[in-house]
Amino acid sequence: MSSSSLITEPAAVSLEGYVGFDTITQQIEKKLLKRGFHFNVMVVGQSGLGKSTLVNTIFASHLIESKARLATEEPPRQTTEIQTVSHLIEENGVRLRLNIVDTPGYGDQVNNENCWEPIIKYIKDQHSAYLRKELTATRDRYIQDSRVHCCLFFISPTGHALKPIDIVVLKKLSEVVNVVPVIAKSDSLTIEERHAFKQRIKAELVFHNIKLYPYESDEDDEQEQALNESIRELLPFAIVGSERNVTIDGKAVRGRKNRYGVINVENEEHCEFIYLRNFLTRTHLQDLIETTAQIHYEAFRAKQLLAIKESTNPSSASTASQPSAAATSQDTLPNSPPVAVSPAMGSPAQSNQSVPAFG
Ligand SMILES: Nc1nc2c(ncn2[C@@H]2O[C@H](COP(=O)(O)OP(=O)(O)OP(=O)(O)O)[C@@H](O)[C@H]2O)c(=O)[nH]1
Ligand SMILES: [Mg+2]
Repeated sequence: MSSSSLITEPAAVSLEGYVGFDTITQQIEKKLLKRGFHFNVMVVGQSGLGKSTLVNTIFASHLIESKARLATEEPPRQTTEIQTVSHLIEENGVRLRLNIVDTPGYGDQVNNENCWEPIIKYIKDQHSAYLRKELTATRDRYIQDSRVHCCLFFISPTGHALKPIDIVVLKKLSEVVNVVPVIAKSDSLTIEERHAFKQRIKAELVFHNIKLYPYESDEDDEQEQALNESIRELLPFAIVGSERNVTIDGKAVRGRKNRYGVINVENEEHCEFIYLRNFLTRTHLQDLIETTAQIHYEAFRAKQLLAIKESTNPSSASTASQPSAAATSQDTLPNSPPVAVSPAMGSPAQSNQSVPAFG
C-alpha cells in the first residue's frame, strides 16, 4: 500500500440534527469585530506629488497636513520627516485602526544617493519590532501590528518614463513591502497620454524585473485571479487628489476647480481615484494585510532567525556551504541578545515556511 493512500480525505458526512458549528463564521466575525483591524499605509514618492493630499482624499478627512495652503498668505508646507498618524475610524460597527505613514518627498537634493534608506529602514524596523514581540517568553495574545501593509508609490506625471531614481526606489521597496504604483496629479495628462504612459511604465517594470502587488498565486480561485488580472491591467492608478469640496449640480464633491472647469475626483471619467479607493478598502484590504505577513514579514523573519541560529551555533555557520548573508547583515535584529529559540515559537500560521529547526 502506498503511503499516499493513508491520507485520503474522508467523505463529508451530513448530520441528522442541527449541531450548530456553521455559526463558526459568526463567532470569528464577533471576535474580530471586537478586536478591530489594523491597516498601515505608507505613501512614498518624489517631492510635491500630492502624497499627503491623497491620503486625506481617500479617507475623506484632514488626517495629515499637506503642503496645500488653505489661505494665500500661508507658506507652503512640506513633509520633512517620516510621520505616522494613527486614526480610529468606524463604519457600520467595524473599527479600523488606520495608520498612515507619510514620508518626505525625495529627489530634490543635490545628492540623492541613498535617499530611500530611511524609508526602507522604517519598514524593516516595524518587522523587527513585531518579531521581537513574537519572540518574548510571555508574548501578547494579540500583537499590535505596525508592519506596513501597503506602500502607495507616486509616479510623476511626466508622460515620458520612470525616472532612474524611481526605478531604484521601486526595486528596493518591492523587496520588503506590497507596492501599489499610482500616477500622481493625473489631471495634467490627456486620456491618450495617460494610456501610453501606463503602457510604458508597465514595460519598464517588466524590463527591470520589478514585481509589484498583487502577486501571482496558485492559491487564488478563478474569481480572485480574474479580479487581480483586471487590477494589473489598471495599474498604475491614474489619480487626482483634493482636500477641498467643490459644488457640482448643487452637490458638494471632492474636486479641483480651475479656470476651465472642475475635476470631480470621484468621477470615473475624470480619474481612477475611485478604483484605487475600492481596491484599498473594499477588495484588497485583507489580502494586503495577509500578504505582508505571509510574504514580506516571513522572509524577514526567516532571515533573522537563521542569523540568530548561526550566531548561537557558529559551527553550523562555518560548515554551511553558503553562509547566510543575514548573519553579517545590518538587518539583524538590532540590540537583540542571542535568543534560545525553540521550533514551537513560530506563529501557527507560519508553520510550513523555511524557518530553520533550532536545537
Ligand atoms: N493638479 C494637482 N495638484 C495636486 C494634486 N494633489 C495635490 N496637489 C497639489 O500639490 C501640492 C503638494 O501637495 P502635497 O500633498 O503636500 O504633496 P506631497 O507629495 O505630500 O509633498 P512633500 O511632502 O513635499 O513630498 C499642493 O498644492 C496640492 O494641492 C492633484 O492630483 N492634481
Ligand atoms: Mg507631504
